[in-house]
Amino acid sequence: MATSSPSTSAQPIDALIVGAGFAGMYMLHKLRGLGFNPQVVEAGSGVGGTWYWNRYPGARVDIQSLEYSFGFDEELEKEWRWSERYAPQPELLKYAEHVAERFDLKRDIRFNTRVTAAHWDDAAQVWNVTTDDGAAMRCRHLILATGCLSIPTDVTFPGLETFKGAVYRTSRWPHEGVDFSGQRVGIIGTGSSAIQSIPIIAQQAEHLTVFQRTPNYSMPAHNGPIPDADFEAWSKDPRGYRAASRDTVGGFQNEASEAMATQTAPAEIRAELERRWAWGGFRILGAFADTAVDPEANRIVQEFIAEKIRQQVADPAVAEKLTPKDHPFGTKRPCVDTGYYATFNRPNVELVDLREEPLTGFTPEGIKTSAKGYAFDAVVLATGFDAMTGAIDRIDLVGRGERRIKDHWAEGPRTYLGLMVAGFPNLFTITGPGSPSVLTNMINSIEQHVEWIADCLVSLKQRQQTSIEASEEAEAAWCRHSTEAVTPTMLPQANSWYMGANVPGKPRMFMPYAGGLNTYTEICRQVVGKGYEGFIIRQGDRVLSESRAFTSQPAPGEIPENLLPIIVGRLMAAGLMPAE
Ligand code: N01
Repeated sequence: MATSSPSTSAQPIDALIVGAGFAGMYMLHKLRGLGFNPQVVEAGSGVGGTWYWNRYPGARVDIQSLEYSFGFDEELEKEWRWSERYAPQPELLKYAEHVAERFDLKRDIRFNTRVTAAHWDDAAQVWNVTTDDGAAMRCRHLILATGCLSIPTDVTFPGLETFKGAVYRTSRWPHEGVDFSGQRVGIIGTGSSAIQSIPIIAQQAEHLTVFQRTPNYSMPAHNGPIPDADFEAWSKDPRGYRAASRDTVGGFQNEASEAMATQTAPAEIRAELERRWAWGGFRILGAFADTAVDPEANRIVQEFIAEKIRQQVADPAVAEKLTPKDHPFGTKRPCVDTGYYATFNRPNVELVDLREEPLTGFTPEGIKTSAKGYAFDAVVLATGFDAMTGAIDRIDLVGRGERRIKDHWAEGPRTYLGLMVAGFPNLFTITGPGSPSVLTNMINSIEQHVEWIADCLVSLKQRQQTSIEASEEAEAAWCRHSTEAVTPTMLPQANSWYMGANVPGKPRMFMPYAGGLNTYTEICRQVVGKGYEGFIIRQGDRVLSESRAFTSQPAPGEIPENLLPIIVGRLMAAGLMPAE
């Protein structure tokens, strides 16, 4: 039965990819190489996704650039040399442009076009897709490469429209840049975007006021040129290096230790944390195996970071306000900064703690809190994203039997492997909710998904199968397994965007898969090895293969013995494991 969807009589294209960020670009290249004729639709006027939109001052990657770059092409790898350990946004955008040029991608990308609707036509086994310019397209496979952090939250403030100054969003920064020289600037938010931009804006502006509701943990990047020795070590065997990165929980090399903080002598703990702090970035996350699960171990790292904040911020009262207290370390994505805390020592920078004086709204002159008014020439909103589901559920997606994605996800996003959704045949989500995605080095997660999807499309084509779809049973089993993976950790304890907590009315559910990229990749391999376990494969309306259950088990990870009681206890308390 055809749905009441927009349609056209044109021949369907093999695959329509939505988004020309790193995921969409590689998907396009990969499918072309396999003899498909894919096309891409992109809302922006250029490639690069995240790095196209987020042009705020100080934007840069928080995974080392040697690892945060494509590994699928040896020549590409050899010809590109990053200038810094953590590349800045303009260089990342240049890299995206280079990739597009090198593989002649733009001829198949329709820019300045947003997909607004996609309806599955079961009779024709195609997706009917509508775009915001009113065009209609038909495709066999619809691949959403729409990004996990691409749609800003709708946060607004009473009176914002009356403000006479300029308003900028970090995630929609003007392409021509902004010069804050001589201006009084206010910034709302203290997440990664704010923490990266505050030090730069403070250098330019006459005065900067930072409105903080919740302080975050931030580690120094110690950014700079990539030391020759590091580059040479990497250049000797980039393949091996990448393989090793993919075989980790986070998809990047972070010296994950199996030592337990609660069983390590204080002097050794200090030495280890100091060593990792001096190295910079996320390295401190891997210091001890129990930090993510044991509150006592986590507290040790929290106190270490609090001390580091006190060392960097001259005014003890300001340092205290900047110290996180409401969530364990690592339960929100930690930030990586260059001079963030020291910026509060500048005479032209002021911190307003919105817990003490809540923001009540805007006036024509600036921002009002319960305590007083602040006058500004410009205000920056660094207020975050409708993460993971925002870009997907803004498309009117209607699957088999008129199933709408919004209804299916009413209690939180349900997927099988974060790759497909039951009732939505031939719809793939690259780094979708339910996959490791934002908990990992995104590039490695993107490559793993693109390659899995490409293999799947080849398999369907070779067998003349017209559709693949996750079974309800496998989807339910994957959701359960995802819950089991995150429950022993403290990750669900924070009001994070991982939990959907930053968007009013969004269901609370831990959205990424917390079992690790290495485990997850192995599960995806097993699923294929078992003939696409958990998927229903059809030719027209004839079911060719259906193994509805999901039984693949992750290779038993090396869980330190001392963690087992905590993990088992949490699973039992959550009813995910029978009590003895
Ligand atoms: O957004 P966020 P982000 N009144 O959600 C505050 C990635 N990223 O764009 O916590 C007052 O973290 C909000 O306060 P609270 C990275 O994964 C990576 O900074 O809700 N304040 C918070 O302080 C990151 O985690 C890089 O109390 C309000 C801030 O706005 C993710 O993107 C760089 C408010 C939002 O912080 C998101 O980061 C940048 C209100 N009404 C981003 N509403 C790299 O380094 C919100 N806030 C690669």
